Amino acid sequence: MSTERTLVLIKPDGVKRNLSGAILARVEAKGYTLAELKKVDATREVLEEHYAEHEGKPFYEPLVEFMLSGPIVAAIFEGERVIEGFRSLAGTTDPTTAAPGTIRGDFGRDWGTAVQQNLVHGSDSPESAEREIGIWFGK
Ligand code: RTP
Ligand code: MG
Repeated sequence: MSTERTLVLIKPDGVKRNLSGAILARVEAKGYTLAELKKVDATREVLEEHYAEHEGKPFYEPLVEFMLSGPIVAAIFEGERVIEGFRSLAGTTDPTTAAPGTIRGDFGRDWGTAVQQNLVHGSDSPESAEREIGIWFGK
């Protein structure tokens, strides 16, 4: 059985607040292996592909603008059940109410912005992971 992979993004709020190391350290400390890592300025084209499922939703345009507002750290992590493991570490979408102990719960809150700035993205299924890894790292 091949080990599962997931795409993790540290969004511009996390990079700007100098939390990249703290976030990556939590994922490594849980036991997942860092396979690829880079800092990137995303293009609108990449973000429209990445967030295609959200096109047309009220938060779509603010979300793309937020993701264009500064550099992003993109990583691939590997390990058994890493997709659900990372999403559990990240916490629920709204950082104000994400459980303490999670990345979003410990480091995030509502800043009164048009979109939820919640520090991280993690793929939500094996199909999404392979699709998103292709977008950010190529095949
Ligand atoms: P992600 O895809 O970033 O890992 O987060 P998620 O699965 O928890 O959330 P999802 O529903 O996929 O939404 C993608 C991102 O859009 C922003 N969002 N803002 N009402 C809002 O203000 C709102 N809803 C979604 C968040 O940044 C969310 O992570
Ligand atoms: Mg999502």
